[in-house]
Amino acid sequence: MRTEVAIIGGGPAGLLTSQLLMRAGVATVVIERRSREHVLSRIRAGVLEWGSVETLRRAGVGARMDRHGEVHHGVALGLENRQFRVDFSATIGRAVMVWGQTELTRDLYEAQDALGATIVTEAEDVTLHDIDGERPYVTYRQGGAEHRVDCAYIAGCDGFHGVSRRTIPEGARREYERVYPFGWLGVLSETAPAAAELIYANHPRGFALASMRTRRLSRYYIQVPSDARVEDWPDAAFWDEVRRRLPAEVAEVAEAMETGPAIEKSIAPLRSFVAEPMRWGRLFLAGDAAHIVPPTGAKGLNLAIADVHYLSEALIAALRHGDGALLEAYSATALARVWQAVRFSWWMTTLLHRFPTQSDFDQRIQESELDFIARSTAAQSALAEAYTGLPY
Ligand code: RFL
Ligand code: PHB
Repeated sequence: MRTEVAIIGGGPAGLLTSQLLMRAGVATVVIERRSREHVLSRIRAGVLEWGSVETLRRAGVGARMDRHGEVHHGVALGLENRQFRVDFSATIGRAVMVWGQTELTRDLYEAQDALGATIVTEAEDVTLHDIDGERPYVTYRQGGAEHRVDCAYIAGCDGFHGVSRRTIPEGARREYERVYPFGWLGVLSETAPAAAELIYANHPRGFALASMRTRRLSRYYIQVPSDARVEDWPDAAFWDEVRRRLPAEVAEVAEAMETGPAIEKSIAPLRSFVAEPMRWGRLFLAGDAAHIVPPTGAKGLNLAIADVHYLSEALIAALRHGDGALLEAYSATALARVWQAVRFSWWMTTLLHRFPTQSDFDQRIQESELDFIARSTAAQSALAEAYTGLPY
């Protein structure tokens, strides 16, 4: 096979890259390791920055999001017994969209099918070749047969565990990492959300988040130790723990909270990770392939969408207009924004979780920082600016 851009990974970053490129007349092949059903069964992010919303509309996948997604103008932060609201609209005049990654990925697959995209699934042993030469290519096995895709450029959108980043020689990449000493246990349930907006709660028993997908689909998370196992958390224990951690000031929210069977339950470790540079020869990394953030700032999916925005514009300029300047600048441009989100996600995580080594002093500092945000509109603006997303 021959194409212009070979895209490794058929998650949101890979599919959106293909969608934006194909709409500009650039030929692509997407190569995904898993089945489409598997990719669509993952429950992950739920909050879109406004820049992401606009990028998705521009890609022609905004219709269902605009019909069924919910615009949120603020979030609540909890501190043991108190709760306060950060109003995005009043502080910085922006909002976010609550629309799940699962739905977004489904829309992307459908839009790609409608464009006649080539999406290879269940590809084994995906290998990148000659990425620092003029004629890179990708090989993979499928159904026992060897395949080869020749291309001009490769987009590495294969997530944190993918092969693309590791293809860059070790001496040429630098990695920055922080692993947090806890994870998030998440439950999806067919219940009405606890409140109209998300609640991020700092509690002596650990962090809790009440989130949602739709009016009848809720998503909750609680901080658990790194060695916790899903089997140790039957539904009843999970719901009791969420109730305990929601702010006491809104006890009626916890009391009235609808509970039901978990339709998905999983534990995600929390880490910050950045690989630099995001480009090597003709390989360009985007999304989780290049960076991971803890979910506390709701940035992972949004960062992937921002990378794809920069990368697709750069590839179109190079392939359609013979102008390689944006591709040359891609790594530096993307990384500048990535580090802003890495800092914000680290800060939100540090502010809201209980660390195993936290001293009484550390705890007072955490409480006083939350208190400062509760009182200061300047602090609320700063949080709202980063949460709703920095401009591209
Ligand atoms: P993805 O979604 O991981 O997609 C990468 C795709 O590449 C495939 N792949 C390969 N394909 C070919 N060859 C290989 N060698 C391959 N290796 C892997 C994979 O099968 C997959 O389909 O990365 P992408 O597209 O960059 O999208 C990024 C987002 O998925 C990610 O940032 C967020 O989901 C992060 N994240 C969350 N973000 C939030 O904002 N809020 C959340 O609540 C939230 N929850 C999560 C998350 C990430 C999780 N992971 C990665 C463990 C919960 C979890 C469990
Ligand atoms: C989610 O609904 O899955 C979600 C929302 C906000 C976050 C993280 C996850 O910060």
